[in-house]
Amino acid sequence: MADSHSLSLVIFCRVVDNYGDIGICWRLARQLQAEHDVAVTLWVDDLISFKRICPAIDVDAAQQAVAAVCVQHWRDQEGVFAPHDIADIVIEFFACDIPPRYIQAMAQRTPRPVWLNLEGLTAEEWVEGCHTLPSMHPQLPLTKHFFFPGFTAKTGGLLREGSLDDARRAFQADPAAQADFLANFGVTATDMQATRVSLFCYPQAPVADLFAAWRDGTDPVLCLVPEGVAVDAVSAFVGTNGALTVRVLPFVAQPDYDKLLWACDLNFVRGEDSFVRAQWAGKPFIWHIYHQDENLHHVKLGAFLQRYASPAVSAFAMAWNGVDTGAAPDWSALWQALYKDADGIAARAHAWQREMHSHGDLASNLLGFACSLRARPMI
Ligand code: TRH
Repeated sequence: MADSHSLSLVIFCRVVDNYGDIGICWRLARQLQAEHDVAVTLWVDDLISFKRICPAIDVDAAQQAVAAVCVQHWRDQEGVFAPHDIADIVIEFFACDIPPRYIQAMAQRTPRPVWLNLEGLTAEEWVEGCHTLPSMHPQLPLTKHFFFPGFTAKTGGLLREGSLDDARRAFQADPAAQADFLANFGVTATDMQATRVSLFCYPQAPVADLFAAWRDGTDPVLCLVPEGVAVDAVSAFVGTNGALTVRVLPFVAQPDYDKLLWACDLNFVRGEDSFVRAQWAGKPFIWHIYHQDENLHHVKLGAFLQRYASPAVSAFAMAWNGVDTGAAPDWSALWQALYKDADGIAARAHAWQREMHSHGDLASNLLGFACSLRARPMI
């Protein structure tokens, strides 16, 4: 592990939309503090979104300490910063423009900080060529490096807390703990007999068709949907209809969202962070990818499915994401495949976890890279 003791680090996070931006930055911030003893400050421009995944947040506080992380409300691009305000390591998430005066103070600091741009996750091969590349500031004596999460040894890896696997295994081995957890959301003992599915997706997903297929099927399905997701389909199907029971859950804190994924037999996830958490859950999952112009996301989806998924899961996921395959998402084909090859699918999930673990975790890799840059003379 890198010698990170007594380092200071700042993360700048702009919430573009939804919860993934703050979800990733908050996870990274907590892990760097808790596992590496780094003094972390998280600047974030949207405390209301933050509060949904972390109820301890006070939305009115300009500055607050939560889980030993200093959270700063990033209200505007103004602000006066002196060199002594600048952290040893500065991370800008997803190329958000950090305040110009902060950058000026970075240039005046001795030694100059390590400056990283943490990028979005993709399984495409090109990231290996871009991971850790430097980019010199056009005017100031500063160099920013790009840091890419990813699925191979030539990338920064994936966010994963050190204690996650043990916690997940213990929870999954304890049906009573799962029942107690889900009972908090109104899930009954009868509900627990059904195939349990969590559903987190974007509005474009063909949820009503899937609900209709579950309703008309012979196998009972319990679908747990976070509040605000697939609102139209949920309001038409909430309660029990045929073989389907739909229950709406409040948005829960991040650690409880993990438990939800661990307690389900199949998870529908989206974006970036829930997508990674579903991989750590070790259960089958269907990914709804974040939409990009010109269907760029279909390329990213294909790159991931090629690395990970079985043909049946791939076919369903492509149709779920609106890739023009000439077919609608075929629940019964997916169900047959999951049911018939449950052992094979579980073995694949565990082999994938082992492969991903062999690349280390993103927080440790990022810190290791930052420390290696600190050891070099700065340009
Ligand atoms: O919310 P997302 O769609 O987020 C994003 C953003 O849109 C972002 O701009 C884009 O870059 C990215 O997707 C690809 O999906 P994601 O990434 O899964 O983030 C959701 C976060 O919310 C994740 O940290 C898990 C958390 N969460 C909870 O804490 N509780 C819950 O009940 C749920 C449903 C999610």
